[in-house]
Amino acid sequence: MTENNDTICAIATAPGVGGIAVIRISGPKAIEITGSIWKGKKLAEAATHTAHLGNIIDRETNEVLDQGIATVFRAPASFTGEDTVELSVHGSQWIQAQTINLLIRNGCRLAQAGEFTRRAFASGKMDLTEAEAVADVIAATSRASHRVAMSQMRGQFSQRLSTLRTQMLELASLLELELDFSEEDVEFADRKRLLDIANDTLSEVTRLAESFATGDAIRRGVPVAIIGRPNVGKSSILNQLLNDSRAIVSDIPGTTRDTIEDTTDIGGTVFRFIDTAGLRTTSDPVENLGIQRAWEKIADARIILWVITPDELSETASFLPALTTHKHPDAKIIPVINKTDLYPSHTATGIPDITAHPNVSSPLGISAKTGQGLQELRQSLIAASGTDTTTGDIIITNARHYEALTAAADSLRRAISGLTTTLAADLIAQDIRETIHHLSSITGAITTPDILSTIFSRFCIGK
Ligand SMILES: Nc1nc2c(ncn2[C@@H]2O[C@H](COP(=O)(O)OP(=O)(O)OP(=O)(O)O)[C@@H](O)[C@H]2O)c(=O)[nH]1
Ligand SMILES: [Mg+2]
Repeated sequence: MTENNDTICAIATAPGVGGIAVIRISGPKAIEITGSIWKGKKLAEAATHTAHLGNIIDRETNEVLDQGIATVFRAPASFTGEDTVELSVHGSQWIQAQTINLLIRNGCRLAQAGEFTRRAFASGKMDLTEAEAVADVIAATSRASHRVAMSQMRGQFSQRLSTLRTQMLELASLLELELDFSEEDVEFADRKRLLDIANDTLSEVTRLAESFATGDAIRRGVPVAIIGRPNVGKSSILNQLLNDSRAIVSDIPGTTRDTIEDTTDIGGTVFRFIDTAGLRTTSDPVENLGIQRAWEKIADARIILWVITPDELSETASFLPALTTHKHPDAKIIPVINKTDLYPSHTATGIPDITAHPNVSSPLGISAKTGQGLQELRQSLIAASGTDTTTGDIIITNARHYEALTAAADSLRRAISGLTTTLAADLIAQDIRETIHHLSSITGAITTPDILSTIFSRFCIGK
């Protein structure tokens, strides 16, 4: 916890010139210090959540710097939980800088990055996950990343964690009871019930941990590798999807050597497209490096656009085994048959043995030249992205949460295997305590929960 005896200030709006800039002041002397550079209604007498028109003045020179609005929030009813003033001034950089100077001269300290939110956490306004989500909300660049961050900021993840933690505390208290009375003739909670609770919790913890793959894709862009033989039109498809002449296109096979990456928003999800060197056997060492890199990108991608031309359909089935062994097991393959404009009689069906494979969708005929089929391709990408944020399922996006959940799942698995064997209750209790510790570390709650008091609150000892 930080020492919050000092009062901090910072410009809260984006750097640069704007119509209006907001300067935030928070801490025990926020109202007093702002009052000392303010001419208008006495801020010391202002009620909480009220806004006042006035002038910012330098009392040493009596010069009026600007006319602005001061909004007063009194502790604890503010974002930080402390007394806070938000000064709206005209957005000139001179005014912003001078206002900050005046505040510092009168006793404020310049806030560190994230310090307002850190204070909100310290004063119990929010837990760690909610505080972290504030940053994610600000950083969100797509509907999907915004939605996930908002859900976390509004405490949905915290609530779920708190439920899981309560289940674990119940488990721990049942086990402790077994320990405390092991010398006496008392009826133990049967281990079947303990196992049920543990398994329920484990499946939820595992689901949350697994959602990180999706959450990370949402935050950084769903990686899509565009792959195939040379000259099939991979770079042309990249350019179409980006609406930009990002990659060089030519009729010389082997044009793309290095990988080319760029992101774009499709239907509220950010995709990160990776154009790669055409896959073929070649003696050119530079091209070979590019091909090696293409295989690496295949391994990292969540979606693989496998570009084929109608004249090479018969060869495709033989390539599939190599592709499926290199890709991530969950990655989806969309076979894209390009240059259909050159083969008007062609139909996208007719590739044998492809869709029988798991995670391979049915082939899509397109023309990167005419744009035909591009809209369907975008729809397929959205469907394959697995980033549906409308289901209300909690999706985690934070690596710290992922690590803690994974650690919680590990210790819980140990507890479960202990419960299924005849392991002593105190050893199992240790694994449960570890699980609770990892879950609590996510929200930043006190990590040494008082298990005994939980026992007494749930069971009457005299009964
Ligand atoms: N007719 C037609 N030509 C296309 C289509 N898509 C691409 N081309 C042409 O095919 C040639 C190769 O296109 P690229 O996009 O460079 O192909 P690539 O797969 O990136 O090739 P490499 O980088 O060499 O592996 C170019 O001349 C394109 O103009 C299409 O849908 N129809
Ligand atoms: Mg290319």
